[in-house]
Amino acid sequence: MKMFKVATALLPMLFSAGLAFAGPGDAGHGHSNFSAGEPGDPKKPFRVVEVTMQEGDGTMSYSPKSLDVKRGEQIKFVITNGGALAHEFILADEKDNLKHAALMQKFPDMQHDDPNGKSLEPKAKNEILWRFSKRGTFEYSCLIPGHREAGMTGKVIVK
Ligand SMILES: [Cu+2]
Repeated sequence: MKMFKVATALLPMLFSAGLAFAGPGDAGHGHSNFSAGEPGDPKKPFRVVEVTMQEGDGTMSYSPKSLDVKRGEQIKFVITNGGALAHEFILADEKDNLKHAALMQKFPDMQHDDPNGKSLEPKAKNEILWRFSKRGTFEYSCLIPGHREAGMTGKVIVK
């Protein structure tokens, strides 16, 4: 199956990304893991955006569901898991998130603590400081199998 091939090819890249720059296989990949821009600089100004994860009648969602950003702007996402299940916040473009989601079908217990992605247990809180250096439409999504499908994606539009 085509999907399987893609997921297998992605494996080393995603696992080295999970080691947060420590892996020897990281050289040359650098920013290629970050389709939505780059990690932010805490010494520069940023806007705080509070994001809540929640579950409802067969749905799962983020609040807010979308966000408009100016190109070059830094956003500090302050993320709270207000649900009863574990969730994640993975910031990327749709293409990368769909590939990553296919991989997580095989490895549903993957945990993320990356510059662009965090796993949050129920009631947990975490932060991501991000610089949106590119124009385009990006997203934050929960790639735990079934969660994206239940509505767990938010849009970031960078103009
Ligand atoms: Cu989730």
